[in-house]
Amino acid sequence: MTKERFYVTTPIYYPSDKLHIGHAYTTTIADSLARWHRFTGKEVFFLTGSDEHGQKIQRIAKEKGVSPQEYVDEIVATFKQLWERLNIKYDDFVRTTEPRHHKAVQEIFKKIYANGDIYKDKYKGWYCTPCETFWIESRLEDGNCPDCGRKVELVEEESYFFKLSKYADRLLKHIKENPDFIRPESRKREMINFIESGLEDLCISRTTFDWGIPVPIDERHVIYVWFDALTNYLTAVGYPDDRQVLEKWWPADLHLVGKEIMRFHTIYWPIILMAAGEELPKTVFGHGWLLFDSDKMSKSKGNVLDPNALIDEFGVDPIRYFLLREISFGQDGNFSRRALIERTNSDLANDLGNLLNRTLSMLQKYNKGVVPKPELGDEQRIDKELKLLAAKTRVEVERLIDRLAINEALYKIWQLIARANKYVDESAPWTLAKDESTKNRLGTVMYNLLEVQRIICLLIKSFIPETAAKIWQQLGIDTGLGQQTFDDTKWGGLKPGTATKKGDPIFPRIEVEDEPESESEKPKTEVVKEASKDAEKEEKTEVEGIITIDDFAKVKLVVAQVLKAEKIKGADRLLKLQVDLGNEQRQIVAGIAKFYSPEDLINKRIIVVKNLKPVKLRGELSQGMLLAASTADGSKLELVSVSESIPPGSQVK
Ligand code: ME8
Repeated sequence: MTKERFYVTTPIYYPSDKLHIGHAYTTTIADSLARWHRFTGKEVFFLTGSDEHGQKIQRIAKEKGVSPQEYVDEIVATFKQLWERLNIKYDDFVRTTEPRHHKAVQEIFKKIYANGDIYKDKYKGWYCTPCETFWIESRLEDGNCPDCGRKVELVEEESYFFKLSKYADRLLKHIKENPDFIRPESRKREMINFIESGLEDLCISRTTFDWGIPVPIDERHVIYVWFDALTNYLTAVGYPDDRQVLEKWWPADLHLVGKEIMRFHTIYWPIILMAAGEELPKTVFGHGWLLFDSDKMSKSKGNVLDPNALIDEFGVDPIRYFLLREISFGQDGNFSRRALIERTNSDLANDLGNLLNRTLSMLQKYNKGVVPKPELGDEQRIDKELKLLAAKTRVEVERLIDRLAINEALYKIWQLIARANKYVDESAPWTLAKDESTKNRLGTVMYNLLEVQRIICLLIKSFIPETAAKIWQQLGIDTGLGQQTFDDTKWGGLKPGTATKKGDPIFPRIEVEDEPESESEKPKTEVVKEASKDAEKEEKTEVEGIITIDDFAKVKLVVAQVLKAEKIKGADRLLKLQVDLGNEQRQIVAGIAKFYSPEDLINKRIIVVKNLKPVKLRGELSQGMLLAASTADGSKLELVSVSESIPPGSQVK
């Protein structure tokens, strides 16, 4: 039986500079998806690479006094080093300067030329070199590039043109008939608008510089860098000569790209493929941007974070976990050191790390570190709940990953981790250990705790592989983690008698002193020694009514977007809201019905207390509290809100 296949790509990045955390974001997602699909039994091809031609690269190399090839060789080596450090396991890395790629690009050019869809003419228009994009005058904004806002240059030269306009209707039809072709939905609308506003034929060659692939029929021209770059997705799967490999992998299942290059991937690329008689990729997903101080991180703005420095400081998995968990896939999200530290401490050190540590410590004490045999027929309510949740989680995670909702999938796994931690408290193994008559029950409890962590380890291994390997090692399971498949996430795989190997805590907590308000100050994290912390405590004098910054930091305030609002029957004062917190949805019940009607609230961005203990109000669960200001007599009330520029999930501090 042939295995199901999954071909996933990242953009090929420009070596105009070193990579930043934004590039790491796309690549970590692609890597996690590739790992997950391998785990679920598919044959996977994961491609990344570098986009090495173009006017910008040629200019930079000249400024540095080296040849373009020397320049790109040096930078591309740093790309590969970074991917190695981030545990990115790609199957191929395509460089556009490789002979195999030159051949693919020239062949596709020749094919389209032979079909009559490429013709020679004079180009007069505007060029944005940082974006390597042509613009007609009417698309410019205040005379600048509508994508990046920077200056454009007037270009006048003889060029080859590609008949984009001819294919506009066919492309629109394809988009409408294939609902998954462009995702998410919001970007699909933008792309349809762009096509409907009229496509100009695309200029696809340049004569004013030579760092590119020559036009095969006219060597005075080099092929336009985007035409060159997009073809990489075919180069790596055998185009043009190896039809067998090509048929095995093409069309790609998923092109993962940042939202700013959706136009190239969902308009130019499919039309190139149509003209060349090849199939179109199944899905192009345009994810949001990683923002820094609420601005897009980009090399030209100089506000980029170096992933190498972050890995040095925090380790690989906190970075991978943060990128995958914190940002709602598809939307923009903020990268903040404070949030990274909080996530690491709460989710990785406290929830996941502590669970393993406390379980293995107890096992050491009560059963010499050996996995006990569970008592059959001794099942209690909490055991059933734990098993049921484990079974539900594996199915939900699979469903969520298929929808590319990685952050939600991780949220589900962490709910299972939370359930397991609660199970420890509910079952109280330390009490069971005191009495000989509850020894069998103790065995069952310990088995369940270890087994759920075996399953958790398998569920997280595609996302934070280094951590999964450490957990697997401490659980002492002798079959390799790499051989495990999704099927092994069913309950009961752990063999009684296994000797666990308790080690150091997998995530020590990060203690920080005075993390500054502005992220751009970029401090170094300091590990505060226990002794100095104690001394600090003694020094503190409490003033009545005054709280410290630590007290305030306990209240987690975040921006939430109201998705739905409705009245509650029999409760005149209350409204029931469904809100989006960026990476999860919650229900909040609030006493604001006198001041707001439900329809006034839709899409409003409000502030909510995220870590308030849930309560039931009039039988409805309320998972948080919203902030509002009211007059002393209670006659007026207004919700505290922010504008649309602040995405849901942003912290208020
Ligand atoms: O566009 N947030 O290369 P590039 C999230 N060579 N993702 C980000 C990001 C941010 N702040 N900054 C960059 C190119 N990225 C072309 C691609 S493909 C045929 C040619 C990621 O080096 C995101 O995936 O400018 C974005 O699309 C890509 O890096 C741009 O990388």
